[in-house]
Amino acid sequence: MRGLFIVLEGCDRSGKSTQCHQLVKQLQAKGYSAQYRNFPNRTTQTGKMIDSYLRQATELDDHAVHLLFSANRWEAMNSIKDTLESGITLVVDRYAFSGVAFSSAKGLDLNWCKQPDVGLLSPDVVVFLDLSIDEAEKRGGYGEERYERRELQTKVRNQFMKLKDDTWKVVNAAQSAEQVEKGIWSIVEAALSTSTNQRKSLLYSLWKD
Ligand code: DGP
Repeated sequence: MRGLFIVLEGCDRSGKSTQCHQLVKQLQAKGYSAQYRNFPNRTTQTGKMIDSYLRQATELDDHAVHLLFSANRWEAMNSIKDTLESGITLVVDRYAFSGVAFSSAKGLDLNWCKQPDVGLLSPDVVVFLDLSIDEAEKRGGYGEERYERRELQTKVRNQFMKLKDDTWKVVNAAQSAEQVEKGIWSIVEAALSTSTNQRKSLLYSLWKD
């Protein structure tokens, strides 16, 4: 049986990376093969350009950087597909939803922002870690990177709310890390229990269905 494609989304400081790593550990402890992936992957050629942009070492047009983030996802698709088909579950830290939320928060048209990611592999589960901007700021404030500003983060959160559909599972990220972990696990456990024939085949159908 193929692995599950699980995406965790949320604003900066919502605890996504910590929870992704915890989830991978938990899956492995229960006997599942599981791996962590993250976007942007800053190690590839596109990722290096993105990293330099995020660290504010270089300037790029908003549209151009949006396409770079999308390319960073597209170039990972074959590897993601092969990994899932080999039976490994992937826990992915951000996906195209971040892409659209951040770029549209900067003022680009939301529909335009969706287009480069149309046809990416569709995740089985999208978990949104929901945290108010006030709570996010309490977590030690924002850092030095380009998007780490209250005003933009507020807009990003609003854009995420526009993208959210009935299939998303929302977890209150203001709870303790243990409670968040439990909330995520109950969602993942339900998805894991789908039998082989119920688990839909992998589809390059993001935003098409
Ligand atoms: P992270 O490595 O998860 O901290 O992400 C780096 C920053 O980049 C963070 O502020 C969120 C933003 N980001 C992530 N994915 C995308 C994307 O696809 N497009 C844009 N414009 N920003 C993104």
